Parts: sequence; structure tokens; C-alpha cells
Amino acid sequence: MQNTGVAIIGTGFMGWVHVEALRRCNRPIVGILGSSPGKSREAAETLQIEKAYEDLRQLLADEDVTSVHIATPNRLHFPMVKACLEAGKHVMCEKPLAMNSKESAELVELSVAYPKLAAGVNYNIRFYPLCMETREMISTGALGEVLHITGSYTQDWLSKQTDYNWRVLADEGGELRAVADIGTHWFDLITSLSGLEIEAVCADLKTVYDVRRRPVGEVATFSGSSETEKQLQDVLINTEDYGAILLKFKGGARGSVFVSQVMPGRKNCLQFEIAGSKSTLSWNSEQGNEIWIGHRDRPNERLIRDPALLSSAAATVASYPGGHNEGYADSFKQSFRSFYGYIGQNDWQAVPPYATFADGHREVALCEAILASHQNQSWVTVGE
Ligand code: SOE
Repeated sequence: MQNTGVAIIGTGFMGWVHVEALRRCNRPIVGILGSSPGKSREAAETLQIEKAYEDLRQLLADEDVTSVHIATPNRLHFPMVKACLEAGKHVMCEKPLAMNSKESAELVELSVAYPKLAAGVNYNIRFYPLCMETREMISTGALGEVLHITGSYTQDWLSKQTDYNWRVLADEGGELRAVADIGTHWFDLITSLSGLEIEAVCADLKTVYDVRRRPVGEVATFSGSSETEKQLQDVLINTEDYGAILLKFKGGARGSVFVSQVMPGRKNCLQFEIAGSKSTLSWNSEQGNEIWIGHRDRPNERLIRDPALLSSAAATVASYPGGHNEGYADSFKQSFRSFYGYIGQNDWQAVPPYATFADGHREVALCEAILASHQNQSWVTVGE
């Protein structure tokens, strides 16, 4: 199969982030599919994409399409990924990979059955250059033994009772929301950077708004509160707005993280601090072009993202010179460059540089352990 045409499924916030990033890494987008033929046509026109598909069947029959990006509500990930792989298309799926670990395990098996199809989950934050640098520093021993990892992922776009989007509904997004939607980014990031596996979790979750005031009709992610513009109706919410989780890593390291989508002023803020026996690293996605390096016996440092100062692994995901800030959109570009670079090299034994379905499955299993821990108010071993 040639490494060529891409189709996008999903016309919301994530759909257009994918379109823009694919264009920035020169991947030809041949068509788009929305939740109705009208939505497909509207998106194709706005985004200047040649084909607007009527339905999934038409997309899958398109021989110009060799890979599909899935950016739909979570409940559709499983059937769509399955259909795409079975039709012989490479798949890049938004996170979380599936609604539960039964589905995600089945997708892992399916991806193994198609060894020449790339199957990725878009955990894009790995691809920030200073995250890649963190990974290098840990793997080369510059930090020493990892002792503990702490941090958070916080947002405010759901902080008013009138804020609403499909993500708040368990039927659309899954039983866990803040933890699955943003927490799994944090988990993917710190496990891929540190190489550590999470063994057990102890979680406390909280739904701040048991009832949200939902506008009649659909609301796009990050589109703001519409309390004055539309007619509102009550909707019962049973997914969490907040979660705090203690972590035990295999090998003995410890950690803790909190996630919140109701924290006014925190727009989209992922933070981590990794304490090693020699040094500490601290990074914040809202100031993603610098990292703090803490020392005991010499002055602390601040490393500014500059490909000339980074390891070669990190420099490959930094396109712009130092001082020319890169951020969220660039991490998608680098994620897709790595995905298509992998397909292009045609070595299906090589370890993929992007998050695989096995990684996506681990995240879903972790979410289930977190939910069980919260429900039992006790430590839960992941995968049990
Ligand atoms: C909404 O919380 C969201 O769009 C997440 O779904 C994305 O994964 C994250 O990148 C930004 O926030």
C-alpha cells in the first residue's frame, strides 16, 4: 500500500485540528465524513477538502484513502476503528481508544492480525520537544533513579453549570470523563517518558455539577458557555469533573496526579514534576517552550526549547529555531509526522514511535482501575 491519501472522520474541534496538522506535514486529505451527509458537505466546503462522504461505507470503498483519522465522540471509536482496519486502512484514532477494556483489547488483537497496518492512538503530548528531551534525560540516566512523579491536567471549559458538550455524557464518552479525556494524556506522557508502568491506583473522583444546563442542540468542544444565547434544558451528569489519584509504579516509584475540567483560569494546562535521585524536571504545557531542571548541589537551570541545544531525538520533533515558540498544534504535526514516517519506512518490525493500540488499551484498563478504586474507596491493582 502506498503512503498517500487520508480521510478524516469527525467535523468537531478535533477534526479540524487533525486537518490543519496533516496539511502542515504535507499529507494529502482526500475526504471527510461528518455525523450526517450535510455535516460532511459543510466541513468539506469550509476546510476545502475535495470529497464529502455520505457514510462510512463510501469512505472505506474509496481507493484513494489509505489511512483514516478518527476524531468522533468516543463511543464510535471501536466500530469505526474495526471497520477501517478490516477495510485495509491505517488508523490514527483519537483517545481514548475505546469505551471499555473489552473493546480496546479486541482492537489490540485486530491490530496484531494486520501487521502491515499502522494503528495509532493520538497521544500527541509526547511530541512536545521538551517532553522528548525529558525522555532522553531519563533514559540516559541524567535524572538518576526516578523517585516520584507528580502533576496535574486542568482546564476550565466545563467550569460553569451551563457548559455542556457530548463529553459530559457517559453514553457518548464513557463512564469516566475528566480522567479519560485529559487524565489519560498525563498517564500516557509520564509512562512513555519514564518507561515506568503503573501498578496500582487509589482514586477519589467528584462530579461538581450533577445537573448541567444543556443548550438545545449540539455544542462544540471549547466553544464557550451559551447561557444567554440558547434555550436550556436540565441534563443529569454522572461523569466526574475532578479526580485525584495516588499511584504506585512497578519498581517502587510513587506518584500523584489531579485532573479537573472545572478550574477557572486553567485553559489547557498539563504539568509534571519528575523527581530523580540526581535532578528534578518540571514542565507545564502552557509554558511548553521551557523546562526547569532542579539540582541539589549546583544552581537550577531553565532550558529553553532550541533544537541546537536539544538531544537529537528531541531536536527531530522541533521544527522551529529557539525563541520561535512551538505548542499544541505543533505536537499534532509531530505526532502525524512520526506516524507517516513509520508507515513510509515500511519496517513493520520496528517499534512505533507513536502511541500504539497496546498503549491505548493500557490507558482504558487504567481508567477502569481508577473507577473501581473510587467506587471501592481503596487501592486497586491495574488490570485486575
Ligand atoms: C477537551 O478536553 C480536549 O479537547 C481533549 O479532548 C483533548 O484531548 C485535549 O488535547 C484538549 O482538550
